[in-house]
Amino acid sequence: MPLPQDELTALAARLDDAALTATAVPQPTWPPGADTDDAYAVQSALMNRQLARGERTVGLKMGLTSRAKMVQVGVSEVIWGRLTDRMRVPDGGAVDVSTLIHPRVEPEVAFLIGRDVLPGDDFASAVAAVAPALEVIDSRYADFRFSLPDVIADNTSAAGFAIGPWQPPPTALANLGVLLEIDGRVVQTGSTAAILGDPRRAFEEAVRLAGRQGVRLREGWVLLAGAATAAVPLAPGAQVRAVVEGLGTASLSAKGDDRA
Ligand code: 0L1
Ligand code: MG
Repeated sequence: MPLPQDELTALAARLDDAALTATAVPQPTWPPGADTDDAYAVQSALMNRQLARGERTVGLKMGLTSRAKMVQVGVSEVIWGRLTDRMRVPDGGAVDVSTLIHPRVEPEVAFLIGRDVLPGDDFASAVAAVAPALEVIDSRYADFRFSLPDVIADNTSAAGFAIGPWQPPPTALANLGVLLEIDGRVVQTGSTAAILGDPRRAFEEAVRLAGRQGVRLREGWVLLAGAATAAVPLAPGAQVRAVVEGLGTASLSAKGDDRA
């Protein structure tokens, strides 16, 4: 039985307020029978609140695409969320961490969608460009603890992203070295192979999973393919850089007071 509309909108409002006030909330209690469709319905209601405030959808993100991330958060399924223009940080720009609860940052690969995507469209025909990227995540739940439906409802912890220089998709994407640096020190190393074996699979999963909820990738949107390493805490003053072999770098800094 689908989640009753009043419970769905109440949970969306609670998560929205948590983000707006940078105050963590307890994990929800889902009624018996609630499933990921219910959780995506809450995510959609949460997004509608953000769009009603004037934000614009600029893309989608894939989450938990690597074993490292699944193990880090104790969840074992690929998930997706929505990106708005408010989350975009210019490459080299600053994120105000005082507006976030317990932010973390992770190195990613981003795709630029070249045309409206139909079911069955493949990576080569739909993706116009590829770039190194950083994602800032910030669970709205206390202690960064959640179940699968919890994190889907919370828009997969999406909070910010920075994208490095775009370039035409290279022929090989499946095993590029990835570094995450903080203040010039390497804090995580990985490979794009950690992203579903090949980040291009993240495109296929986005088409399949978002399509199940009636959402299609649009021309000009960004798709964050997922992280190649575990995420690390983002503290004020940090200078962060993702380096992806052959693709270059994306960077951001953290400003503001520490809320963690
Ligand atoms: O982008 C991600 O992989 C994050 C998905 C949600 C889980 C988390 O907050 O770590
Ligand atoms: Mg991510």
